[in-house]
Amino acid sequence: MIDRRFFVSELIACGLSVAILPIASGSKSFAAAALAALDKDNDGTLDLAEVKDAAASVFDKLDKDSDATLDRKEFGGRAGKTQFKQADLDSDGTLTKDEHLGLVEKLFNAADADKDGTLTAKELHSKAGRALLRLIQP
Ligand SMILES: [Ca+2]
Ligand SMILES: [Ca+2]
Ligand SMILES: [Ca+2]
Repeated sequence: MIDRRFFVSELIACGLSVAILPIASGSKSFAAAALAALDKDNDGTLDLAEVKDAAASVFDKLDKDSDATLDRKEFGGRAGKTQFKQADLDSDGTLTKDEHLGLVEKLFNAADADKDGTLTAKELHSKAGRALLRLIQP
């Protein structure tokens, strides 16, 4: 848990939380800031493990009633209604962590334009990349 707390404070230190607004306007510096904050192995790109790690901790944070699922209210505006429905594989109106990570993986693959298994700042700045960042922002 200490590691997680450090992770969150690290994100805040990198200005990710104050950079939520620019995401809507598609600021390039947001993609760069998110990349810097989440790039654990400092190779200048995000791989699926780094993205899923961030997504899993965001899932836990959003699950306010700790029932291991996210309902629409807990999920908030992170994804559109259609996207939420698509991710909700058993159509019970909530997302389990597996369903959430499935959506994250789908967006990761959509954003990975050159299919090299990693996302660069440029790929993160694409439409799919920004949708992915919206999903995993703290
Ligand atoms: Ca990396
Ligand atoms: Ca819940
Ligand atoms: Ca790539």
